[in-house]
Amino acid sequence: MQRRDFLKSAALASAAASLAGCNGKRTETVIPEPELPVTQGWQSCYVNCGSNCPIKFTVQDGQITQLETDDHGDDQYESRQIRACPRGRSLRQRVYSDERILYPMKRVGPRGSGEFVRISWDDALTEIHQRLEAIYQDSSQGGPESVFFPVSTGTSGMKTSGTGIWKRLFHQLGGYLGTRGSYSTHQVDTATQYTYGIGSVILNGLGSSTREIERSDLVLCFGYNPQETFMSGGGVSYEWSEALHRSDAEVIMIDPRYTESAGGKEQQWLPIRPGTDAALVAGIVYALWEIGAVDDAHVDRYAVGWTEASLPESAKGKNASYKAYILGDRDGVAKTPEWAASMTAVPAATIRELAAKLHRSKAPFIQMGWGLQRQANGENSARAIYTLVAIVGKFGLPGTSNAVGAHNGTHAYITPGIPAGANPVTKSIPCFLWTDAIERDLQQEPMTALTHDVLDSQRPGDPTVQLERNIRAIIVAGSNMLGNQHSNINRTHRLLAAEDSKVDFVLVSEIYMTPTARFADILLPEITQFETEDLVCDGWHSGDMANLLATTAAIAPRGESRSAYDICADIAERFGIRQTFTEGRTKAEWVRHLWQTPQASSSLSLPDFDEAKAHGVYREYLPASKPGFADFRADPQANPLKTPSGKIEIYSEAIANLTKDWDLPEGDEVTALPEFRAPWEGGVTDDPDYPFQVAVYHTKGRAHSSFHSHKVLREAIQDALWINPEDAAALGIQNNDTVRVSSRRGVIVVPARVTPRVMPGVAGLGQGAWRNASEVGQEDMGGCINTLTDHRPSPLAKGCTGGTLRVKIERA
Ligand SMILES: Nc1nc2c(c(=O)[nH]1)N[C@H]1C(S)=C(S)[C@@H](COP(=O)(O)OP(=O)(O)OC[C@H]3O[C@@H](n4cnc5c(=O)[nH]c(N)nc54)[C@H](O)[C@@H]3O)O[C@H]1N2
Ligand SMILES: Nc1nc2c(c(=O)[nH]1)N[C@H]1C(S)=C(S)[C@@H](COP(=O)(O)OP(=O)(O)OC[C@H]3O[C@@H](n4cnc5c(=O)[nH]c(N)nc54)[C@H](O)[C@@H]3O)O[C@H]1N2
Ligand code: SF4
Ligand SMILES: [Mo]
Repeated sequence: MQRRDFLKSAALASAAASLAGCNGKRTETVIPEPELPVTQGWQSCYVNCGSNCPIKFTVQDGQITQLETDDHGDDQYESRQIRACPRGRSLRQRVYSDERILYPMKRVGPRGSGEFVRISWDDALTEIHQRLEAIYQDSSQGGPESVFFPVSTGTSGMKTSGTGIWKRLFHQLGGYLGTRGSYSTHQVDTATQYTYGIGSVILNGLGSSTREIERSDLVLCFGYNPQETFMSGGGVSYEWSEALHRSDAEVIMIDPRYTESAGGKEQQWLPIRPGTDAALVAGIVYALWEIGAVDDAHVDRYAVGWTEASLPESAKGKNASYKAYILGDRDGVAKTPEWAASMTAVPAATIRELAAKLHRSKAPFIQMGWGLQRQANGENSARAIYTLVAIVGKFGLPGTSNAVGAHNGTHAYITPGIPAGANPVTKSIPCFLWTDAIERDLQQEPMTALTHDVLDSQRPGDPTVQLERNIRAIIVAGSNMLGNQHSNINRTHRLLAAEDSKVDFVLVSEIYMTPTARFADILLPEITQFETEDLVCDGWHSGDMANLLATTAAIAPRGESRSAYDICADIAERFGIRQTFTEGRTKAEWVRHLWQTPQASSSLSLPDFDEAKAHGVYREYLPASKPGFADFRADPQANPLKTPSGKIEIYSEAIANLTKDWDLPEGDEVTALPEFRAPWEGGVTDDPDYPFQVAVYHTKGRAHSSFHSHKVLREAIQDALWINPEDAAALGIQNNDTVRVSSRRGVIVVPARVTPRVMPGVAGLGQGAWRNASEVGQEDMGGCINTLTDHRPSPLAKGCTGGTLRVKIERA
């Protein structure tokens, strides 16, 4: 088939699919064929993958015909080009997707049915104004606290577009219920706060650059997969593969799946049952102790709670040290490698070998990803890995990493955006708990500080803080949470679609007809980045390469789509605050204005704006000068950590105190030490009805649900359920068979990929596939992981547990 024919038929096939699924409003679009370049300019791939790669576009006759990427300079290691991955290079499929929403729409069918009619912008704005005003003015049950923004990561990197603009408007309208934490890292952030003293793993200045691997002799990774999760050509995946190439280090990957980051470069793949890393760490520490490899005095110098001597007064005399836990002094269970093997499925002999290697290693580079903490016991898994760092004791030396990750804040160009301003509402909930604020009748049964960690920033630490107002309006801009990304989507569907739903108004501003867009009462069409200008700097995971770019609009907005800025300015006008919102500037004027604003920590002197637009990418290589914890190691008194003790806190008195009064649901436990607790639906408890655990991962075919509508990517990276050949044989499943995967929450139907790249007893499934089910409980033919997951939060952070689930697998 010719390329032109292929693209046409792909577009036709997808148009047919979307007509069946949606409302039939869109027209079929054929992606234009590349021809001779006419105009070129610079754009960026804005998405929450951690990078923002430069994209060079070519336009002919008002159509984008070709996309390329960074082509500046000599492309040596320290001046490397930041090359977009296949997702960024396929962005024409975003602009010209037949899933694009091109007109404002109003719901006509039941909420979630996806039945809409086209309306005018004027009618849409009038209705939005009326609905919001009614809720804001209702002093008995409404008001700002009843307005909600779900976590929205789809516009990461945009400075004058996207979610931040919507938040600016809503801050000025009176605010909304706040959220804390993220779906990405809530448990590990919490672990980092209590163990290392800083409550974020991103850009926190604590970790080592990936480049330290060049000086390491042992790379030990717990669920770390940069080749897939940090794919930018200039960022961490590049640094990872270069560093492995330049280093002689032995590489050991601990992951239920054999990942791309292993990909033939590792010496050892240790498959582990999901949710059992804290047990593995305990077994390794026992084995270290067994061979006399733990220097108690050294560990106690830097850490609290390894031995009795370093425990805080409040914990003394109770066998509360980690050593006592390991030796079984309190619970009578020694955490021997044999015990750990029975929990993790990593053989005891392998655990002993691993301990011996850590002991011999001069510079162990210990690293963790975040899949292992997006689970029911994620806080303790992450805390346990930090504990291993402390007990091995070699942190801070050249070639080491303290497991925080390559997010150490060397990024220089933190370009400001249009200021979002502050939220006048001071109450907040952990971000994962929003559906509870719909389901419960909060006037009767409030969410409280002690049950749901509700906080009021004006009353810090006050245990009587509570949330008494249900969520009544949901504003979605840059998020697919309602229909896809939040756990237990069938439940959310039920809560939003019920005739008597407590939610009166759902406003969705989107580019595509996503599963979330289908839940809108009013649906607004936003432009893509190719239809506007903006500023770009490096993302939250771009490695040691900083960059800066001013982008240009490539084409005029498609259909009646508009920028978030222009939409919000018009809504502001209806509320009589246009001038406050715009400060008298158009979007383009803001871009120019922000360019003049001094860059946070840049050493680059900014060129003239118009010159910059023509030039394209500015880059600067800014490596970390030291490994993480180098100063702390050299002099822990002079350079203490920000924990209460100034040391690494294996035992956390703060956790012990904080949770003393908490009202935890049955089965939840919060421990002052990073003790192993099997997750509910864990690997250790057998469940004959749902025999498989699932290793959930972020696939290279998407960033979450973003890019799902790019048909080339769906073809290239099939959304299939990975299943081990042993398990497949037992179930009579062949490669590519269609399988029905069910949990206690729902059923998905997907193809099976029979592969030894996933361990027996565990299935592998990428997250982010678009749910395809128009009714609650219907089989989801799209294969969305959150049809299967549970909405129950983790015990301490109250974070997303989207990686804790058991399923049954059958041939469909
Ligand atoms: N291609 C791509 N890149 C992305 C994203 C994307 O969607 N696609 N999303 C971006 C965002 S927002 C985030 S937050 C990050 C996410 O980054 P991560 O959370 O680190 O990514 P995951 O793929 O969820 O998990 C990493 C690995 O952990 C393994 N794993 C799962 N459970 C366990 C366990 O219990 N123990 C161990 N040892 N391993 C386990 C998985 O098999 C996987 O290989 O990635 C970012 N980058
Ligand atoms: N079970 C399970 N669930 C998970 C995860 C998991 O590992 N397992 N991962 C979690 C993680 S780490 C994250 S970060 C979240 C991510 O979840 P989300 O934050 O919902 O991210 P996306 O799915 O990428 O959805 C972003 C949306 O923004 C839209 N968008 C893009 N550009 C624009 C724009 O300019 N304007 C507007 N208005 N919209 C735009 C896109 O079309 C897309 O629909 O998912 C979480 N959910
Ligand atoms: S690495 Fe991320 S930012 Fe870069 S092109 Fe790929 S998806 Fe886009
Ligand atoms: Mo994330």
